[in-house]
Amino acid sequence: MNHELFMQRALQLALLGQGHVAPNPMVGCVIVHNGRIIGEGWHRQYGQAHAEVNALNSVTERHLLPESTVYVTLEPCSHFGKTPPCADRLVQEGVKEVIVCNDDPNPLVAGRGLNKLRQAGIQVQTGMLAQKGRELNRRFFTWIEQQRPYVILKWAQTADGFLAGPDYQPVPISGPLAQRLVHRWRSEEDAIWVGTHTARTDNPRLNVRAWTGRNPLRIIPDRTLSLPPDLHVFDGSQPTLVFTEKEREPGPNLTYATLSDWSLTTMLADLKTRNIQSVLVEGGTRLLESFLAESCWDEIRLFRSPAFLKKGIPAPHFTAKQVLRERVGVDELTVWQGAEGRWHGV
Ligand code: AOF
Ligand code: ZN
Repeated sequence: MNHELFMQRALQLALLGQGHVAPNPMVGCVIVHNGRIIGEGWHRQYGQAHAEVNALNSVTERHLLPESTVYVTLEPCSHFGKTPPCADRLVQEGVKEVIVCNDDPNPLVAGRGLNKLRQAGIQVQTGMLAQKGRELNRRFFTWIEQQRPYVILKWAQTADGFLAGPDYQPVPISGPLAQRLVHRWRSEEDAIWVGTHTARTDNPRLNVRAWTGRNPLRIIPDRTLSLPPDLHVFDGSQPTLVFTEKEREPGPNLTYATLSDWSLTTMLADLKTRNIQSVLVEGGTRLLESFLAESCWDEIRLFRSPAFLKKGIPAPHFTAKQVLRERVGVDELTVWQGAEGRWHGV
């Protein structure tokens, strides 16, 4: 039987939950009897039924369950969360075998789900297409395992490697297609982050206009609270979080996080407590460089224009272990960093 094909299908189903389940992981599930799919399901909505329950509920030929194999992209849960444990339900239904893509790193589960299944005499296998599963839920895994949001750095540079003019003045590098793509990316992450200097000089809105989607949280570091209040990021049109060392009363859609220690690590740890699972860092150079210097990043999305600037501020330098995806259509290069072999080609 082609096990990987069924797991691939379960991963495909998991993806249907994108944008609806965070901070939960996307999970898909396929139930197979004798090489034929008899049930499918996925985690559709945060707080609602898990993938296994939806898949089991979709089976009409229930008498086949004791002879069936369940393919699920995440270890079935063992805890009473917003719903009862999926492992218990699988035991109750008496399925023959459960094949899992990724173990659940959530401390509430972490192996207990698989143990429950084994103890009930269900055959269990894990790690099938594990790299694909980790890539699908890379935000969730980073958030739980590293206790910080998944960090995506984004910038545009010229063919000769410059990011701005000699005095940091902005120069047009990428075009309208790239802008549209960036707005789409903004809608896909929980937060966007820009540096103090960029917020002041570019006065960006940091919202989603060239795409249809959700506006993310805007994150602005302002150590001494020196930014003028009439900047777009303080317009109250969407939530903004300001990291500072000072104290200030919150405003409409405006939160101040007073930090005792001015470091990226502290800021990222603070975002973890606010359930922020991913951030898109849009510049400027100095902020991007601090993320690179402290190795606090997971992914770089880089636009390279064919134009030459000849002089200016050099783009940040990085060494990537793997270049996974190159999309030349909009002059974009996407790079993932990670422990060797953490991600595989997609
Ligand atoms: C599964 N199947 O489809 C998902 C699982 O808040 P709750 O009760 O929905 O629980 C969320 C946790 O359950 C989540 O952090 C992760 O550990 C696990 N997610 N488990 O068996 C699923 N979405
Ligand atoms: Zn569950």
